[in-house]
Amino acid sequence: MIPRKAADLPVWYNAVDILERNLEHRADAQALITAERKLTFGQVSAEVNRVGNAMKALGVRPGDRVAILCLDCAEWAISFFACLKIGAVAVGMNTLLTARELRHILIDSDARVLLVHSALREIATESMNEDTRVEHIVVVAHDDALDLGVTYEEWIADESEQLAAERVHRDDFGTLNYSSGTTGQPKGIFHAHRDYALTAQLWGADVLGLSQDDRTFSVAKLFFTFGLGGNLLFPWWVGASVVLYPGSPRQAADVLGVIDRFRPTILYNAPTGYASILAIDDFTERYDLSSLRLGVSAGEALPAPVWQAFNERTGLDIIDGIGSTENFHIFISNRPGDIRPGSSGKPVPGYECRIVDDEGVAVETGDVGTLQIKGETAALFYLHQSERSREVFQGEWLDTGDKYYEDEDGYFWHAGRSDDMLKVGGIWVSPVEVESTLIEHDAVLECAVVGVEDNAGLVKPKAFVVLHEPGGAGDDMVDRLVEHCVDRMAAYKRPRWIEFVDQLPKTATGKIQRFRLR
Ligand code: 3UK
Repeated sequence: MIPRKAADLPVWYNAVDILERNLEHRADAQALITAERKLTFGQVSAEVNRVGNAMKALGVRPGDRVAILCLDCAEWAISFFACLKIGAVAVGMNTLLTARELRHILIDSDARVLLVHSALREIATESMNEDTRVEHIVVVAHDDALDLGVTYEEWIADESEQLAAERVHRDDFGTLNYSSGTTGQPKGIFHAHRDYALTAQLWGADVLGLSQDDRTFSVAKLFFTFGLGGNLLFPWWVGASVVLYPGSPRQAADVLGVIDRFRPTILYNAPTGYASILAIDDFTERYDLSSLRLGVSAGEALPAPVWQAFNERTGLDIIDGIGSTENFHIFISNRPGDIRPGSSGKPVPGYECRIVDDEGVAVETGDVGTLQIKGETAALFYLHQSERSREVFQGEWLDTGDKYYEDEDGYFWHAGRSDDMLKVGGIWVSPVEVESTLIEHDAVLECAVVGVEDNAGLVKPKAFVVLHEPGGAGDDMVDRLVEHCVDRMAAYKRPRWIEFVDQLPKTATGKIQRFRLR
């Protein structure tokens, strides 16, 4: 039976099935392709077993957290499935964060084992202190500098290719992902083994129509559940192959080069990614994109003009869908053959959506309200944040914090956030965090950060800054403030524009009126 509800899955269900279901008939089919390695399902599975055995030898037990701080590569995917197979919880860490931001995640997740890509070993070292509890570090070496921990290759060298899957309940957790909030530290979100299979079927197979003939490629990384689902779990669920690429999403030319070389059929990208491809004038002449059959966009709303321009230049449709870390993946989506550019599409079967007013009462069609979702793949709580959990996870319904309206034809349209959070390049940025970082600078008296649309209609942070010394904004003050931010926060959080003002608009009680700055 094809599982579309949790109850359709066996009670004892280990999601390593997503990989191993391919062993019987497709063991020799291509599973994973990178610039360095090409592996079949059989080869991946043998290496998963070796890594699983190596983890057990370190003392990793079911429920233990294993942090993965790694650029997208074969070892990421293999370690991930090894965690599932032995019942451990994989913590995919955002590789763009600073040491301080990573430290919080190591502490909060209580990771005992850290798999780190050699390119990130310095920041990993910096992130650990007496409060982190990492006992073992394994370096996924893509160069030969070996100054930290054992290398992945040495670690698994003598391990057996035989390993029995741990007995795992379908409701047991397999992943912990971190997502930023308005204030405070990022929130840890657990998902269970059942969620991977259900999202794979409900959206990957039923809506996107993935088949074993597909080959996916995602600019969104595996540490983000958009990338993890779209570019690993869903394709393997149907026996398709994946292309993994360690480079930066910002390098549109590299992204196009990967498509040209590895010939994927599906491209996952954030709206900014599509906009930066379009910024390369002759990209359709310079790169062969003929392998692609569809694009997928998520992370923030894809503006209709970007959809149109991409479609005109490539002939390709982009499937925009809204997903969240809380739901693991996409729950409202356009679909092949049924697209309204600019909208998020229609609810994915398996999810119920309602739009409510401040009292929780459903609004009329066409009216804007807060979007709530009911579905079986929703997380249950935020780790160590019970108050916030109670606000968001309201029994069967999950409050997204997104403003939406539904049109008369049943399409859902994004209409902003009910908090001040910004999506920048598809990733959360908290204006409050940027403000508190700017205010740490000696020259800054006060400031306010708001989202402002760039040329492509995509939101980026803009800071309005009042200096201690009015008129003291020397030529390099903008650069100095941006540098100050980049030193203290992930670079994507930096303000793209800084405007110096004499004062900020405030209410009678002294609260900054962000809406007036917007
Ligand atoms: C916003 C969108 C309009 C929206 C995600 C696909 O983005 C993902 O997860 P996050 O937890 O953020 C969730 C929030 O991002 N958003 C996402 N997609 C869209 N807004 N149109 C869209 N298409 O505010 C939502 O609440 O970072 C996306 C799959 C997995 C994911 N984790």
